This record gives sequence, C-alpha cells and structure tokens, in this order.
Amino acid sequence: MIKITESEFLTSAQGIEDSLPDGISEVVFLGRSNVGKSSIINALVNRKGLAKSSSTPGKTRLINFFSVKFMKEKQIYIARFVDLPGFGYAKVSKSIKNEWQKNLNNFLSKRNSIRLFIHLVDSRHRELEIDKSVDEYIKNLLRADQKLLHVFTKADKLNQKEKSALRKDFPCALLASSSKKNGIDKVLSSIFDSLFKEVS
Ligand SMILES: Nc1nc2c(ncn2[C@@H]2O[C@H](COP(=O)(O)OP(=O)(O)OP(=O)(O)O)[C@@H](O)[C@H]2O)c(=O)[nH]1
Ligand SMILES: [Mg+2]
Repeated sequence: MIKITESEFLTSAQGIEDSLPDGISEVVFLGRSNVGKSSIINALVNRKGLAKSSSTPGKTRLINFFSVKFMKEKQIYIARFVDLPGFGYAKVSKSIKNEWQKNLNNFLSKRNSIRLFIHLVDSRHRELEIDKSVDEYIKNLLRADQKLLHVFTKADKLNQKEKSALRKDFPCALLASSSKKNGIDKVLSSIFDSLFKEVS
C-alpha cells in the first residue's frame, strides 16, 4: 500500500530560470486548462486546497512546486509534484500567451529532474486536437529517463456505458475522479512505480 504522508507547497516560478535547483525527481501534470490538474494533485496528496483549483479556466498561472513524501512498507520516498498552467487558455492577451508558451516549452524540454509527465485528458472529450498536439509534443521531447502517463479526468461525469466504451478504446486507461476520489489510488501507484520501481 502506497500513501503520500506529507506534502507541502514549495514555491512558484515563471520559468526554468527561476525554478528551484533540480535534483529531486519531479512529476509534471499537464493538459488543457480546466481539465483538473490542480484538483488531481489535491486528491493524490489528500489535501483540499494545496494546489489552487477553480471552475474558472486559467487559475494556475505559474509553475508550482510541491514536495511530496511517499510511504511504502515503512520506507520513505521523496519527490516533487509540479502543477502547470493549462494549455489553450484563451482569455489572456496574445503576448502573455506567447510568453507563457515560451516559458513552459523551456521548462518542459530542459528541466533535468522531470521523470514523469502526466498528461490529463478530460474523459468526456478524448479526441481533441489540442490534446493530440500536447501528446505529440511530449513524445518528441521525452528522454530515455522519462515516462509519459495518461490519465482521464472527471470520470464521475461518465455513465457506465460511457465508461465501458472508454475502457474498450483504451484497455489500460487510468480513469480518475478527483471529486469522488475514484481511481486515485491507481494513479498514485502508477506514479510511484514510474519513479521508484527500480529501487523498491
Ligand atoms: N466533476 C468533477 N469535476 C472536477 C474534477 N476534477 C476537477 N474538477 C473541476 O474542474 C474545474 C477545474 O479544475 P482545476 O483542478 O482547477 O483544473 P486545472 O486543470 O488545474 O485548470 P487550470 O489551472 O485553469 O489550467 C474545477 O471546477 C474542479 O472542481 C473531477 O474529477 N470531477
Ligand atoms: Mg490549475
């Protein structure tokens, strides 16, 4: 059984230059604005307001670092979760958008300590162009020491029939609901395995 026993907000950054010194394995949560990135971080660490979430898209505007302590069989493992601004948020000016994009690109492609990318996709909208390009983009920059995981969010919005259809299309899909806390344990153990399997 894997648990996160401690978590804390560390700091926010605008880009890679003002990010924390690297060295600790990082998990970045990325995906469209409003897909549920901040919410799933809170569900994983089991703390309601750790990462700021909101029904208004564009809530997360900086790169936010959280320290997390995993416990498995009385052993402690340290990592960081990184909450990112969403892709495709329209309600800011073009120049701010370009600046964000540049900062995010830099961070995602150059940050050494990223071990795992979690691409969140809304389980109701699985074939959006923006997600296809995010996917393509991550696959292109993925290094040998990095992994990519997909999680379908807001599973509570699907009925049984829709869930079966999703499972048929994606047999290994991780399906999660942050609000109902369904599927969160599975996501947590997938994260743990990606980061620490070799040593555990
Ligand atoms: N029903 C349901 N709603 C959810 C779930 N996860 C998140 N939400 C809601 O979706 C909205 C957006 O959630 P956030 O976690 O702020 O999304 P985000 O991806 O961090 O958004 P940005 O920071 O704007 O990029 C909020 O109103 C959440 O309450 C879920 O599993 N089920
Ligand atoms: Mg957010």
